[in-house]
Amino acid sequence: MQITNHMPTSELQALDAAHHMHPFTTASELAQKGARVITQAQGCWLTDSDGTQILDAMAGLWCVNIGYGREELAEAAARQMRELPYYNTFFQTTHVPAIALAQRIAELAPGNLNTVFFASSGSEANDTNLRLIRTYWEAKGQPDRQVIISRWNAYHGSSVGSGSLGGMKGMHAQGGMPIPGIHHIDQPNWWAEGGDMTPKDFGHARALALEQAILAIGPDKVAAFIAEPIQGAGGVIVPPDSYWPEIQRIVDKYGILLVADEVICGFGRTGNWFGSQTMAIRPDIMTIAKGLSSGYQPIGGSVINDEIASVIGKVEFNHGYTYSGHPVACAVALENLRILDEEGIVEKVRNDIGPYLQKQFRALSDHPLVGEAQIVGMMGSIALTPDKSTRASFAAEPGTAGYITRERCFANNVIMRHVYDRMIISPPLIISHDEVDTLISRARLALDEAHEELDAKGLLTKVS
Ligand code: PXG
Repeated sequence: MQITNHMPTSELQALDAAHHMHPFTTASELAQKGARVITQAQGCWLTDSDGTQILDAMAGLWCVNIGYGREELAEAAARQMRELPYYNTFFQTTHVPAIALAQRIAELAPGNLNTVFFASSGSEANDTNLRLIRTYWEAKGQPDRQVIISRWNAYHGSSVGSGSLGGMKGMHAQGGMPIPGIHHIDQPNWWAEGGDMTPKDFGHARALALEQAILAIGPDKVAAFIAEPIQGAGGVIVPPDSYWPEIQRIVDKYGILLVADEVICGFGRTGNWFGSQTMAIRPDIMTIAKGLSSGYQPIGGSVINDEIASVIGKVEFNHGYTYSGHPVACAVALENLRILDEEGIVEKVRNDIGPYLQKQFRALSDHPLVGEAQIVGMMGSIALTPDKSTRASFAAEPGTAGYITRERCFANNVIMRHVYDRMIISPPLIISHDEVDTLISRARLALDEAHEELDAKGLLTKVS
């Protein structure tokens, strides 16, 4: 049976429900509703199987930084497939795409982060980090340093290792996670957890939770702290300004490794090449994926500093993936980095389209349903609330208002994601001023409609 874009939507949906299991989805519910079938994309716009044009304010899944439809990347893939479609990087072999991409990443990465271990996703890269960190301390003669500290509501991937590093309780509840040796501390989410504290005091307190955890576990047992410079999947939570300087002081004081998970923040999203630069931190390891290839090919990696590379370099690191440094993925990523660089996309996020989007996005905070609108570079979130002054929750299951608002966004042909009752944007970095205006006006319309629906359902009552 040949399945094509020209088949009726209902037939495609039925086949999808019959044979395709989706991530993070209740299959029986989706089967009743039918999945939205995306057939094409160009720039910031998706087309579905009914021919509807949808503005993608999520850049796919936070990854299509240069936008859809760039011929140069298709050409780079085709060229590489003709020349060398695959070869591995095990057994003392290498190839030009892996060499060139590793060299380019080392050039772009801050400080002395000069060595890359490739993977095909952020999850795989964080699994690499787990083993790499523990192997590093062993090789350094400190085998007791095994514990990795992370944060609740962090997202570091979906494999057993990376899902354990992450702090998503719903994930931990399935499949025997977290694995031992991972300790979670509270997140710097002032809106939800700050109570009566000022953001500054709260940021400071949540950073001190790291020091308290290190002292409780024993400083000689802690190997590393891992965090996203700005939590993405957890709801685009921008930490108070007081948070990161204090975290940097603490990791320095106890000599533990700092791992910045740059899977979302990297490659221009925050107005610099890396979120670590925006947050002024000095990671020892960075996790990269997504924007590295703008999602055109699955590729990720761990970027490590000279000291770790030198220590690990003295032992055989028994780790690797068939597709570590896949030549086609590397060639496509290199072309993506060339475009980001030569078209000045990162500078534009910092100086032009970023500030424009920020201004329009923050203006949404005058909407009756919006408590705060936080945005750094081109990743932003709004907190939905029935009462801004008290930061109250809705009289409903957490996520109900977010889901209703997300559905209204869909109906107005703009894709925004919801995390519980926060609405998220992370558009392609090449979005135009006019498209930002469209995004904001559709978001406002969706908020109006959601407000009306919540009111009609009696859900605007508050719970402090
Ligand atoms: N680290 C971070 C910070 C991420 O955001 C990963 C690691 C894992 O990457 P892979 O390539 O293995 O998926 C991610 C992925 C969402 C959503 O719903 C976010 C991600 C993945 C899927 C869904 O926001 N981030």
